Amino acid sequence: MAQPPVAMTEAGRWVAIGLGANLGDRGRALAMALLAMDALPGTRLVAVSSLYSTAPVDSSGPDYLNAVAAVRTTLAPLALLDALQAIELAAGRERPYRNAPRTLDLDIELWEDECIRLPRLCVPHPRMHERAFVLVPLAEIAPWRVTLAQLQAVAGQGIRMAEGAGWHLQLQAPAPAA
Ligand code: A4P
Ligand code: MG
Repeated sequence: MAQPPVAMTEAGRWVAIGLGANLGDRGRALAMALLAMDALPGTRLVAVSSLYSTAPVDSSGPDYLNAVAAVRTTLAPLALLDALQAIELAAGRERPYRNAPRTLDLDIELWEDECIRLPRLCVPHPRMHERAFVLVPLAEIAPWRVTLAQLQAVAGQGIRMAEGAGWHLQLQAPAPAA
């Protein structure tokens, strides 16, 4: 497996977060979530993948927009999970049933090389290696964490790049005054 860049040795923990939405203004919800994550205490956004349009996996409803971001954070894992769930709630997230369509989903995919097994938090995310909507964007921002064999295993899943690098910057810009 390739090695991470030298910047990986900076202070704070490197954490990969999967973003997804298939209801509402999906792109804007993901872009605003990136701003909210960057504003968390002790946390800064260090990488954002392209934006992908993906067919629902193990679920139904409209297509998703997905991306993966990396943050550096000094928060503890459960504190970061709480903060991500608060961002989901602020975006109107409801949980009527398992894998229901959602306005915003923020999953912790990787916490450096650590394995976390807590009742509320399992990292690496237990299904990330089954999913192109995680592996393809993750391979863009952290290629040392994804193998060719893993990408080949999910090659049949419907995924296409919707917007390239910088997509979130356009969507975060304030709407022009009327
Ligand atoms: N939890 C445990 N580990 C984690 C983690 N690593 N990150 C717990 C985040 N949460 C974690 O999550 C349910 C509970 O999982 C949380 O309360 C937390 O304590 P949730 O966000 O309420 O529900 P969820 O996201 O539906 O659950 P889960 O199990 O993460 O769903 P999956 O397996 O990720 O599937 N298809 C496409 N194309 N794109 C998608 O984004 N997403 C799903 C969700 C299904 N199909 C999809 C997509
Ligand atoms: Mg989730």
